[in-house]
Amino acid sequence: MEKTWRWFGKKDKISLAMLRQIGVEGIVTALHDIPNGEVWTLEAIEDLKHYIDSFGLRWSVVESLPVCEAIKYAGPERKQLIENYKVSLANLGKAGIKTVCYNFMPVIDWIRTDLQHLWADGSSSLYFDKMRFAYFDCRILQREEAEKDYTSEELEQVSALDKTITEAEKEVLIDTIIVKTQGFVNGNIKEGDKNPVNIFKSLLALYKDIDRDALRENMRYFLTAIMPVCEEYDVNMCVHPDDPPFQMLGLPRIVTCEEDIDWFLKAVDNPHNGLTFCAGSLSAGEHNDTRKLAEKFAKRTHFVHLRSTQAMPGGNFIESSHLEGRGHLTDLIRIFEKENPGLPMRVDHGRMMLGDEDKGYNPGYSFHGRMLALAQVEGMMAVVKDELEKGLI
Ligand code: DNO
Repeated sequence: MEKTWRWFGKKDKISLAMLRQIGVEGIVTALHDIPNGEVWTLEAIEDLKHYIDSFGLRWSVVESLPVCEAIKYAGPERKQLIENYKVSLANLGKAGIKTVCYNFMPVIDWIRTDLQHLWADGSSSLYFDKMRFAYFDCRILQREEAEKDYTSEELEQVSALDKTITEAEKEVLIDTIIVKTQGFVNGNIKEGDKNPVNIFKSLLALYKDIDRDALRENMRYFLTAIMPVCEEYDVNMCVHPDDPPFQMLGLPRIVTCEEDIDWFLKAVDNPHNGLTFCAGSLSAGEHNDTRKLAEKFAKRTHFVHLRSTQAMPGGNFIESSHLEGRGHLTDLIRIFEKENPGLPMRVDHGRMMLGDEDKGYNPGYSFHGRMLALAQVEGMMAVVKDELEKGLI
């Protein structure tokens, strides 16, 4: 597999010079300064590409070329937005960047409730606490009928929390769920936006009439429209699974499990329509078996996120070490190296450790934690390479 690293552009506190020293080969990035929906010009793409090249690295994968909400809910601007998307894809193809990761999650990209969940050893990782999320949903958003999505036990815990939670803690919860985890991935809400809860509510309202089937149709429409450009420029699209892979906030989520993945691959049955195999997102759902999914979908996988989670009773999950959890990363490397060798892989997320806390890195994107994870994954890759050479697998 190609060792890649997500880098957030020239403003990233982690420089390309640092990445060269730790064995990174390919860069995963985006034109983060271009507002969602606008065209990525060939000039801007080539400018960043040359900068990356000048460090002896290559721009391997785009993550993400964002799909605007109006494409997902089929708003009147959809046609123009898809035309712009096609021009950006063609420009990427012309510049030789052929793998494009995106997602089709309405309103919110990934969801966590805690950015610094402490481990016994003093490091910390991201965490999802179902009860705190339920609190946000029922008491802060006050979403209509939200209570129906939770058990009576969970709702009792929500009431208990309501008696002790401070205003400051509520602010942190809001900031974590809809601001800090979203802005830097070109999400809908950015740091500094006034009244994020209201913005969020109006975004949710856009999906009032969009159910699972409607969202699927909108995904099919989008993929069908862009496939001719992908064919012409040999660009591979790879959708990121929903993170976490279950229904939330009354929004439809359509990339959560085997049946979902099967559906979109068949709906637009073109090799350029593929998957970002995010082992972290998929493993957070107890219904998913990452090894089985990798066996089944390796050939239509264009990009791999190696990360692992531990799902816990009651719907909580923690981002575990890359050596543990439900990701089974060594087995995944075995499967991908056999079925679809050389795929770009990035270690996804990492713990915060050894001073990462003070550096202001984006949540999940620490330096030391990810460097440790990369070293662990390199070890796994070396074992698999040896097994392949000896004909053991
Ligand atoms: C979070 C990421 C996601 C991912 C997008 C892809 O850390 O895994 O934000 O980049 O969903 O479009």
